[in-house]
Order: sequence, then structure tokens, then C-alpha cells
Amino acid sequence: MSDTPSMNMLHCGRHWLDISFPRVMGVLNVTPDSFSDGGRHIAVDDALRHAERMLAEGAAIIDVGGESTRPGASPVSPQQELDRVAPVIEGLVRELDALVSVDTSAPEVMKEVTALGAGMLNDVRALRREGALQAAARSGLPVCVMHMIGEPGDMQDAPHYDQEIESAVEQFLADRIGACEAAGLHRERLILDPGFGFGKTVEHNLRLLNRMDTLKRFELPILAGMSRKSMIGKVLERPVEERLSGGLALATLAVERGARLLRVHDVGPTVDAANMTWAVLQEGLEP
Ligand code: 7PJ
Repeated sequence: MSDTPSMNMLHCGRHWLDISFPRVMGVLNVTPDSFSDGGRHIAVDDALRHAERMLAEGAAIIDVGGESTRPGASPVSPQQELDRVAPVIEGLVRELDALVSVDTSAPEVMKEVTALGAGMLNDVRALRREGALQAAARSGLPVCVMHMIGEPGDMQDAPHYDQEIESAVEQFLADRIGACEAAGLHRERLILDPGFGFGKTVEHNLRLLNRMDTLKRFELPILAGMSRKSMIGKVLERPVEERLSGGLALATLAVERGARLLRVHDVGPTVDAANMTWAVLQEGLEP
């Protein structure tokens, strides 16, 4: 790969994250309606035990989300989001010294979680909410900016693009990188995500994964999130609890196409798949 050295270490608050090889981000939903875990991790203690297990399985990052972005989900207020995520973040930082990413689009939440010790921001709306660019810039943290058209409430209503999906994603991310830089958020702090399942048909998702290496031209880390998503369900006709094998195939391809961060629910199996794929790409055991 033609990586620049600065791309290999991410400064995430009190942590440095080595992304010279693929790393796994474990999903920790603290919403009562997250589709894939049925909201089972809403209680703080349960959430922390689940995170502990993901870390033991090799997760490098725990991604905490208090707003459900599943298709058709209803919006929550920043205060509601904070009430859900703040106690979990505090526990993750204090008890587990975890590198915590927070899945949020709300500038108020970005500010508060930075003070609580979060090490990364993850915004499915790519900092398009009013004040989000400024809040993210001020945080000093790396930020994942993701492609999505529409809003979670309507994004899956017949998504349509006037150009090829990979060009639309590339153009969108180029625009967002420009907006970030204009707001004083240096590009070295950005992570790019094509946004699988966000305003995309299954055909869009498959094509986008196959052509994801076009995003390498930005020379920024790429994150891919496909774990348990409906693209697997549609191809394999599997319910959400039977999508692990499909998800591992997608994780393998994502690594081959340039992803350095994989956002998944099933950490242990994904770490193995990613490390095995990486060994082949490197033709050896050195990371
Ligand atoms: C993603 C995400 C994703 C990033 C969700 C789900 C839906 N953040 N948050 N990328 N997906 N960066 O997990 O199925 O793909 S929520």
C-alpha cells in the first residue's frame, strides 16, 4: 500500500492507535431499540461487561452509540443521547481504560463526551448538523465522516444516485474533507467511511465494497461497517442473528480493498479474519 507514515498512528486523546494494520472497532449500542442486539446492553453494568469481552477478544476501539440510526428510527434529543452514553463512557474510561469512540451527530454531545475522555468521534452525518464541524474541530480528536443520503428516517426510501455510487461517495467525502479543513479540522484527523446501508440499495452496497479502493486516493484511513447489515440478509436470506459468516466475508474483502478499521458486533471472529487476510496481503507474519 502507498500509505504515508502519518496515516499509521492516530492520536486519540490519551491513546495512540496503531493503524498500520487492520483494527477492529466493537459496537456498543446503548439505545433501547438497536436492531441487532435488541437493546440488551442498555444497563450500564451490562454494557461495561460486554465491552470488556470485546476488548478481551481484541477490539482496539469501543464505539458507543446512544442514537439508533437503524432505518426508520426516530430522532432523540442531545440530552437523551447524553443520558444514555455518559455513564457508559465514564465506566469505559475509568474502569477499562478503553479507547472510546462516540457515534453521534450532535455538537453538544461531541463537546461533553470529549470532556469525559472519549478518544474518537464517529458521525454518520459527516458533521453536517449545525455546529458539528466546530465542535469536532475543537475536540482535537480523530473524526470518522460517513457518506449517507437522507436521514435514517427516510434514507432507505428508494435511494437513487445520478452517478455511479462510488463516484457519489467519493465526491461527497471530498466535499466533507473540504468543509472540515475550512473549519480548522485538519485532514490528518479524518477517517473516511463509505456508509454501507445508509441510503443505498443492496446493489449499491455490493458495488461500493467492490470499488472501495477508489477511496485510497484520499490517503486517509478507511472505516467499513457492514456487520449484521441487511445487505447480508438480502444476499444470503439470513435473519440478523445468522449473519456472522457473511459478515466475515465482507470484512475480509474490506481489508483487501483498503479498510483499516472494521466496525463490527462480533469482535473475536472479525479480528481473526482481518489478521488472516492481512498476513496474506503482507505475505508474512509481521503486522
Ligand atoms: C455505521 C456507523 C457505519 C459508521 C452505524 C449498524 C447501524 N458508523 N453506525 N459506519 N453503522 N462509521 O450498526 O447497523 O457503517 S449504526
